[in-house]
Amino acid sequence: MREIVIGGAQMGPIQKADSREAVVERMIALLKQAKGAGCDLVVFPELCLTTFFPRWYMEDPAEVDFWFEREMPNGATKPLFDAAKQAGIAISFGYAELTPEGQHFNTSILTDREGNIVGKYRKVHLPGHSEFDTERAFQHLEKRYFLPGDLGFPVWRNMDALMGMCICNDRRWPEVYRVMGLQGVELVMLGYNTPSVNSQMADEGLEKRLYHSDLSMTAGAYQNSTWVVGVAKAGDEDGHPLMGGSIIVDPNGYVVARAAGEGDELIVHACDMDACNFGKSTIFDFARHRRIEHYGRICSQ
Ligand code: CDT
Repeated sequence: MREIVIGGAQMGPIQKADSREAVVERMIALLKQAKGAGCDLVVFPELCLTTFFPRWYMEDPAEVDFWFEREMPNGATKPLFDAAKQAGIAISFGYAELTPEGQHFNTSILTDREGNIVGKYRKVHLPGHSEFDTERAFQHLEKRYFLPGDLGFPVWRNMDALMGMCICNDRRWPEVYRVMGLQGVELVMLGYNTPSVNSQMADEGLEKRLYHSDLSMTAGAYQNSTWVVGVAKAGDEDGHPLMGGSIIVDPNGYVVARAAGEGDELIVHACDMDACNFGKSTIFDFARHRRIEHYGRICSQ
């Protein structure tokens, strides 16, 4: 048995006016709760230090760069790293990354239990658009503010398990899980900011959006025999509602923990990494059963 007690730290809304320091205080409060619950690892949402700023159209590069972090950890986030190290809890969280070369990415990182960054992922599937779209009820400008990730979908051995990350819209793409599955992934961590309403289809209900989120993660878990932890930033950000629905999914595709609300909320499950073994050695033993001679189209179009 290789048990990791995992906390999914859903976060409620972050308003435009909220400071990084105030958000980090909330993250540390969730971390303390996680310590009390016996967590070894805590997963926080996508872009969790700020409001979901890609909903705002900006032309001034300085205004855009305000939302980005030039280094990690930095002054605002160091207390979080310190608290995690003191608690002996590994963490994963998302933020907007501005590299020394001036590149902008939607990024998440993974630490070990000593607060060292052991993995970095940059979001590959950027949804939305790059110019102001008058046809939408609200904007989703990720293609304007971020470059597509350039690191692929690596996995890292951390805490005696193979761990990988993806971010939000990535969770809807089967290739993401499979590329990590082919590396033996046992835990996929992801955060998301998913609007509760569809900007291009006003009558699409929240129920359908939550269903598609569940469907994507449960299928990815089952078809690759891996744990999946999906964590929302939720609630009303300056009049723009984001859905909750954070879940922990086991390697059979069952949801074993689910957030009830749209605020700061910790979900916890003791995840046995050895639970991945059966599926990986039987129905999803890729080496024995895949027929790659028929898959070429996936990579050629
Ligand atoms: N943050 C993020 O990737 N959100 C998307 C919304 C897509 S609508 C343009 C998601 O897939 O949840």
